[in-house]
Amino acid sequence: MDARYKSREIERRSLDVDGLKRSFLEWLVYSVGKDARAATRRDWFHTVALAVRDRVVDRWMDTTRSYYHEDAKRVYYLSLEFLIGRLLTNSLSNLGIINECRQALDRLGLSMDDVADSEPDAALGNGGLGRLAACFLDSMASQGLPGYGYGIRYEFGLFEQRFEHGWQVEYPEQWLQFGNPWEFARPEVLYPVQFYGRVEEFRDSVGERAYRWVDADRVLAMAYDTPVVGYGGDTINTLRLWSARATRDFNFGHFNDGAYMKAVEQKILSENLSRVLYPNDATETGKELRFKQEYFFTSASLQDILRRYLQHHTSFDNLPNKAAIQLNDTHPAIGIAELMRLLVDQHALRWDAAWEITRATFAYTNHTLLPEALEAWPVRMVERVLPRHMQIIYEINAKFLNRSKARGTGDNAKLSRLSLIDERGDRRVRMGNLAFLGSHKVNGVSALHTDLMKQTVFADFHEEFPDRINNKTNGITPRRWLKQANPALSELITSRIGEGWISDLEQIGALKEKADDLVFREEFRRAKRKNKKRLAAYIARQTGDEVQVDSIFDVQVKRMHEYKRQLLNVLHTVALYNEMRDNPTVSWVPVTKIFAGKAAPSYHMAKLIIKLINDVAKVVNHDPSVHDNLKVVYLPNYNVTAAEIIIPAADISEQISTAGMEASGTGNMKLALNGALTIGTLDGANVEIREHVGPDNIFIFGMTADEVNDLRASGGFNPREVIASNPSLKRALDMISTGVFSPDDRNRYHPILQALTDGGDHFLVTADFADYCRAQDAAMELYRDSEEWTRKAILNTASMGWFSSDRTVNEYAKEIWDVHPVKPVHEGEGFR
Ligand code: HBZ
Repeated sequence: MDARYKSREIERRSLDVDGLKRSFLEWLVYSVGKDARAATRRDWFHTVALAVRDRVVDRWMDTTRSYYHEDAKRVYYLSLEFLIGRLLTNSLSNLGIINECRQALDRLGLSMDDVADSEPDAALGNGGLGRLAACFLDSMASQGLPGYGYGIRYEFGLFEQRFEHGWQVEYPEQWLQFGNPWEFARPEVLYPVQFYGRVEEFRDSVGERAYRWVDADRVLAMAYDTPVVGYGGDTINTLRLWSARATRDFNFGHFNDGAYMKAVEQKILSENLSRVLYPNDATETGKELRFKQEYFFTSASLQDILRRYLQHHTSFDNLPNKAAIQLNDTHPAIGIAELMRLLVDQHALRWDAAWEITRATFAYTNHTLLPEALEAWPVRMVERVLPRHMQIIYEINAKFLNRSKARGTGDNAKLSRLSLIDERGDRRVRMGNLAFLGSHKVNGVSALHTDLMKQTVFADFHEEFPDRINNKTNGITPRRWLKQANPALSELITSRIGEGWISDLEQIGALKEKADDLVFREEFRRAKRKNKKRLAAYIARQTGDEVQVDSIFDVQVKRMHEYKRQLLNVLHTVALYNEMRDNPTVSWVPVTKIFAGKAAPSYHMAKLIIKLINDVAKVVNHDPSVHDNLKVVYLPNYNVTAAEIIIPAADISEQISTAGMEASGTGNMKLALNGALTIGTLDGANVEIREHVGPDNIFIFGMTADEVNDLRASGGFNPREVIASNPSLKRALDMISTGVFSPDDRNRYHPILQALTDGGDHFLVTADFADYCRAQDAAMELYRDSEEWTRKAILNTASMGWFSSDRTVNEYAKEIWDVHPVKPVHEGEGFR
């Protein structure tokens, strides 16, 4: 090899400060095409990202090659959402070269933080479900598990949220506008995906009835690969996202007159498939484009999975031993019918054999019990868009119901509940039922949620298949959510217990004994204070609000939803405001209420609650009579990047959903890990957090899921009575209804008042109000005792080891996927 080339190759991999600096300069000039004097911060971000990517590629190829050589069983995580956030600090941190990079940039007169801040936030997801997928990618790579993520490369991620006069307004989020240095386009990895058309029946070579799908429209799915750097940089996995391309027919065809423009329109329309992420975190009702997105990425992923499998195998018998496919909610559940179609129609397998293979390959994760969020597509639409799949679904259903009947399964009512088709009203395909039936394992995301699944949505299925439902309590990656987001606390932890916790979070338990150490407490407080200063500066930049670093930072950050009860928090805020005004001589513990989160653009009630919080903030923040003891802040455009600044600074974590409605929550885990004390209901994973941190170190309030269930079964309650008997609640509601916070429109909050009274208060805000205030008071009282507070905060951090997504992913690997770590062989070793 040419010596110059060789030295450049070594340079590309060098991990020391000089090598990094030289390759930055080279990338800047030769790839970004700028000289150092003219380069903008964004240019430097692209430069550094490309140079870092160089350090990943060899190991990435080694990893892929090792999986191939071992013919390892792979797990494919199919998810319509991956809420990744920024990657620069994450990649550097997982590669272990963050300090070297910082120094190299320093020598160029640049600040690492500025460069990192120029990266757009990849928001290819709505909330918890999408972020869970991203945490799982990090954990699979960090555990050395052969895991692939499959999803859609949306051109527009989740909208950017701004406030105009306190109202949420949505703007397009153009994360790809200046290019994406992390991805590799794979124009040769291209699969056709069909829509519409009709089904033809014919006789196959042995005279059996067979079907082909004809006259369909075609779109191509093109792959873009992003390397997923595991902790330590040993394993580099792949996230493969599909982008829609028009078929070649357009490029090479010839047209007469009108046909040409029509074909151009067709091309543009077909490429809309990967244009935009649906911004709803509950199901789209009947939106055809959404259904087509689901099929588009699922079909492309399955074709890719089968192609990879067929490199080593000639029969499909072994597919379940070589591929595990995890469905992240029902969004990719059409994949069950698609795999059946591929096996039966394209590869000529017998139905029963294909079904056995399909069921053994798929597993399904449920993320919600809310009935309105369970996907059910109109039969008429499925028939039109995917005619062959509709037939297959009917066939699966008929065989299942016949077998159930033959086994003497229950009455007709039960059979109609088990059916894949909801026959009430316009007929719909129940995707949850399809996912359940087509999977060998079905899991919930917290212990409580899994129990409730067995009792409610899947009660009938659970009776039929008692071994199928299992629990996999969610987790979070400690790399992003502690090491990276909270350097102050991470460094403190590492100084005391070493750095083992980063890849084995259970080791953080060793901090428990430090909770009584006064010096450690002081340093823990110092780290929190540093993070609070950082957040205060961020708040000042974002909203212009000044907040006191010594106040309690009381944080509720998550999607806006009535069941998450941000409203309960605002009502408490108003009540606290009144108390402070009534008792000006009391020495109040100053409180800063911090909210952030987006509402689905068509969710009017959620948007009205945002406006209410902003209206309350305006009044409270400018009222001199509370002497700065209370501030209310709504940070706009909550995303992964904002979360990384907010979460490490929190004193209190608000996890106050109506019991039984939050499947798990993961923000609850991030906040507790960063030393916030939880005020929460016994809902989702809060139940397990209480078990781990101990009941003395968490503020639990409100009705339990069983109590909520009983109350609803008994016909509900009378919120007006509850309101009448609670003067502070009544006063807060009166202020809202008389326009104290909306003098320009006194009726603005009528819908909220209505929902809380005549509407029956479905989310039990009024029912839980008194106990919530009690929990808030207890927290405020405790905060006065800063030693005791810190002790509990340390115990929270120290007790969260189990909530690592490494634990979660290992449980999936052992109990659902049967996949094992593979140690990559690195051929280029010696350059480090
Ligand atoms: O999934 C969330 C649950 O609400 C939360 O409790 C859980 O911790 C988390 C991870 O398991 N669910 C979502 O985030 N759901 C969505 O974002 C969603 C998006 C599109 C949909 C439906 C739901 O069509």
